[in-house]
Amino acid sequence: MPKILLPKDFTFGVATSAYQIEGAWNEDGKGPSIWDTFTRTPGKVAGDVPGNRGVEHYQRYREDVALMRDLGIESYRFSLSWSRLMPEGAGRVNQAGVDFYSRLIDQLLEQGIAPNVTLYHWDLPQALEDRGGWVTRDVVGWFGDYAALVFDSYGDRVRRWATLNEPISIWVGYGMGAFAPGRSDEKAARQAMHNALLAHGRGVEAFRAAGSPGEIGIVLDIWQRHPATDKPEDKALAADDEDNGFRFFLDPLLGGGYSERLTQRLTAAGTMPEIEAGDLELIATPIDYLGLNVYSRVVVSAEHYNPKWWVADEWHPGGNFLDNGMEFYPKAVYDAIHMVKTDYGFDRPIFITENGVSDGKTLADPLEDDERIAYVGAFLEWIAKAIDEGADVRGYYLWSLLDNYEWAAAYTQKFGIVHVDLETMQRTPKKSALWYRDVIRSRGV
Ligand code: IFM
Repeated sequence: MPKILLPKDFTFGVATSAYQIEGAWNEDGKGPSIWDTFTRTPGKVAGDVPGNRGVEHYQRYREDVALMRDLGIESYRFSLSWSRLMPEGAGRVNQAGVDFYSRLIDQLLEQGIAPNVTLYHWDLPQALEDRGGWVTRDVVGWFGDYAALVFDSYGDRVRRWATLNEPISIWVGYGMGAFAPGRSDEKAARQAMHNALLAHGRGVEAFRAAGSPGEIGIVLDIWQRHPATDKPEDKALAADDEDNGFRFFLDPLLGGGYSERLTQRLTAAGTMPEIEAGDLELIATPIDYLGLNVYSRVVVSAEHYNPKWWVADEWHPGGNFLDNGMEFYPKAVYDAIHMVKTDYGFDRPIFITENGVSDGKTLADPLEDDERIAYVGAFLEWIAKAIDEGADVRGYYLWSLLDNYEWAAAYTQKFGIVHVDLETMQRTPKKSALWYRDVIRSRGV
């Protein structure tokens, strides 16, 4: 009997994304995405190993669905490759791509697994990048047309949708150059982030226009910043970092517009995006739920500032570090759930759309991932506490089903509850997968 129970109708799922698992980067009519280009450019990703093969999910999707069924997974969150569906990003449709996701969705439904589909998880078609990418407002129309195709193709079978996953990736890609497309232009990046919010609004409009049943939201990653000390400079840094990160999106989505604090700072820096009449209304088009990806918090110090906080430096603020270098701070999920209510009055359903951990650096046997079990268990306990206190959290998606391609880290970070042998692509459930199966069966930890 578990100590901590989740509600009977709580959904337990797993999550992945197209570029990270599919492979088949140029097969069956798929066009290249910005990540195909980026990872094939020398010097951009760990070991210069591109993600061409992903983990061959395109070929092995049936096996992967069967694996989920055997683990008792109730919902599968995955993303669509825009350039598999529309090789040039706009105009021409690739029927083989449409059919692939159709088969995947049918297979999931046959096995009793609810599909949860994200339209955009970082892999913009390269052809659209060549026409200005997220920086041009044209992207709003391109995304709207793509969304209409998707809802028309799968709206009869999919009941849970997200427009964008973690749009902060656009900052990392256009402002910092660390992700695709590898640009370092802060002004362009802010405009690109604004345009992404507009595209989200247009996607929600397309969903409502399609009239398909189901619910749509957006997925944001929440890394709350805690000042290392009470010093004003640490507190200011924490506030600025949150404004630059998740609040850049939450403020206009739920709070009526960009905050005064952010507006002043970006205007002074000459990087405030251009906002046209009607933009803020479009961005704030009501959503049905909010997806929160929560992994940890960030402790910030003006003295030891690390803007690439996701790459641990040798000065570690906070405490209680996992073997992979990230701070173990499971209360982050409870804090994030409360933050959207207290700071934004959000009272619609919440899903924890991602949470997980990469294997430790000293892990001897890749299947014996006890640290992952402790990590996920603790997060589930904090979610249960938030629910007990009245929060409307409907489900949890463990990142990730499979070891996969971790963006600029290539295959060096393994987040899967299922091990993948990169030579043979053989899948083997880790200890955490079997543990998660038991959590789902017993409805608790
Ligand atoms: O792998 C990523 C995913 O694509 C987006 N959220 C965080 C995960 C782990 O870094």
